[in-house]
Amino acid sequence: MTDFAAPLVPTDDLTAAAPTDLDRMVAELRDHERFLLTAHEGPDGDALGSLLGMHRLLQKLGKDSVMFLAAKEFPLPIEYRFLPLEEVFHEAPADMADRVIVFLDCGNIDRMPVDFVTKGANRKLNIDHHHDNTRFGDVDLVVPGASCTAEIVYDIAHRMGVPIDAEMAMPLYVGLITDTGKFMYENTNAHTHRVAAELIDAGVDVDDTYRRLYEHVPIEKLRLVARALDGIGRHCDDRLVVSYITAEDYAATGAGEEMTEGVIDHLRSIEGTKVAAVIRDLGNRGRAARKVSLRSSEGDVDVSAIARKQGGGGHKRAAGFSTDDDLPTLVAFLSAEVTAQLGD
Ligand SMILES: [Mn+2]
Repeated sequence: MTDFAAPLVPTDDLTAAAPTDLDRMVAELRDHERFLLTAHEGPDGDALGSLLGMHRLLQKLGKDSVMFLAAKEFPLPIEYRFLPLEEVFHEAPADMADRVIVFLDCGNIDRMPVDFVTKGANRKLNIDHHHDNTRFGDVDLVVPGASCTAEIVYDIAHRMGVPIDAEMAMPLYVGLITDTGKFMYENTNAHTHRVAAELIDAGVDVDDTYRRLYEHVPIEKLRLVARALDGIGRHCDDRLVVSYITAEDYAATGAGEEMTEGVIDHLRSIEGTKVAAVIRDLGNRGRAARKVSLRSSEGDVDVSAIARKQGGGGHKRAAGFSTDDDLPTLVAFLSAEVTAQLGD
């Protein structure tokens, strides 16, 4: 077992989270009794995993914890439907005024655009690993060196001396594998693997979790991937690869918009690619006409800087934004940004 007094992040990342941030967060969790936990809209494996993991942690501390996600998020993408989220609230609990809000995996407060959560007078705790986190909380624990928010939740549990059981380990493990691309992205480090090892010791069924996440793929999703790959455009001397998935593509394949996840990994794997972009029509589900997902494949382009110019954000190698711009406008914008960062 890890020494609880050991640094909670790898030694070279100590500057990213001064121990006082962690101590203050631990004190907040100890000193309050009622919490409402939430994560970013369009929740991914880390958002859901850290939400569930923190919920379980607070329950084990004897706290009153409720989880909140907007009703529009359901049904979740197929790969996440096995997660035990039956207790999630879709509206404010009656005693909302008494609750401390814990934001998980939210780089900024607009990532959770629900008024009762963001606009109330409630105390706000912000636990996240996005390097561009706006530190919107009353107390912030932002650890850019952590592979995922679930890893930070694990570190909090260890600091608080709460033993991790299988019920808590599984969702945290989901956060770990999804945010690290199955331990392949550059955010993966030795600490990530140590956390994974301890979660497996605590009862995670590795093979079962992997199959639930990655091997229940509906045929409609593969048909959508096929169309997306067929429509690839390469720009900027092939350094920028773009695929545009239209409302018609979803209709023709029977795929839901939530089945788009993963397409971008095919684009970024193409030799010579520096930036991969998947543009997709949002239909009625989004606040804008389209969503643009960006990946930097070799790390020499900071895609979060590109996303921020459009009101979005993310990580240096994985970011996104929403827009009403059309395809030609977006290709021109992305080409200019890639050229600006890499030169001609
Ligand atoms: Mn994350």
